[in-house]
Amino acid sequence: SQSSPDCAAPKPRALSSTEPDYKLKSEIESMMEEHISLADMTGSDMAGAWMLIAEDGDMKVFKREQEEDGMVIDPIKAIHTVKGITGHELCHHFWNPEVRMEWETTLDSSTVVEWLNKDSMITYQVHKRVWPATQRDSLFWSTIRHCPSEDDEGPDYWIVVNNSTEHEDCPLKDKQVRIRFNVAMICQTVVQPPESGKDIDRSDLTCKIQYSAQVNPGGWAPASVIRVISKREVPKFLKNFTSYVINKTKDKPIMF
Ligand code: 18C
Repeated sequence: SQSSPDCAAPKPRALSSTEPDYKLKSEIESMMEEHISLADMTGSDMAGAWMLIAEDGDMKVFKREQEEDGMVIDPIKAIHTVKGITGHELCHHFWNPEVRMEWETTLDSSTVVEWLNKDSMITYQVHKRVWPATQRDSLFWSTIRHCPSEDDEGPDYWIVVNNSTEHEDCPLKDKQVRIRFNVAMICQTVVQPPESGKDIDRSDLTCKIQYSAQVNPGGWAPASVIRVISKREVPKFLKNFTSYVINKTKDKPIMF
């Protein structure tokens, strides 16, 4: 049906939202659609063009080396699998600005500037300074979306996209350096059917994760520093953040 977009299809149909118009709607919709059409939960598309830069259990982190005007803007893609949580729970905690500072260890502050609709907002963040570079800030919209399958058999996805934007309340001031990024977290839940008569519990849940990030440092920073940071911070983030969500939800009812 039109209202139930099939994100599992190789070329998904337009993810037209049933939401009435809201600020930035067409940009948000089209970027979300693009990320879903490129989703690869297995990492099989990464063979060849992508370099594996970190591996730990089920987690694999890849990059492609790319530069723009002498600045490193390597795209990063990572896949991971964790037990005990749903994709909805993982995406919800990644998106929810109220819990950002509980897990984001590389920020000095995070402030919501404007809500665009109930699932989307613009956030201003100040990143911890990395010596010897100038401190960075960032300004981005963030949105969360459920992509149900068309039938009970197909996989359903949850997705969060964070993408840099502008806002009249946060103009770029002199000497400020603003990071720009496009980040997507895409999750799929696999449920191991419990023995007949039993309810699904957390041990039946597996969450498949794909995280992608393209970050433009916004101003000069040594290439080696940028590459060391991304190689270290992406695996650290995925490990810490998934543990955080597992911990946070373990005694709570499952959010499917
Ligand atoms: O996706 C993540 N978090 C989201 C919510 O905050 C959001 C943020 C994305 C920001 C990505 C860029 C952050 C880089 C800032 C520098 C941090 C340095 C660490 C300092 C430690 C003291 O979507 C989780 C983000 C996980 C981390 C991804 C890192 C990718 C880094 C890529 C290169 C960064 C270049 C930074 C240049 C800084 C000056 C040397």
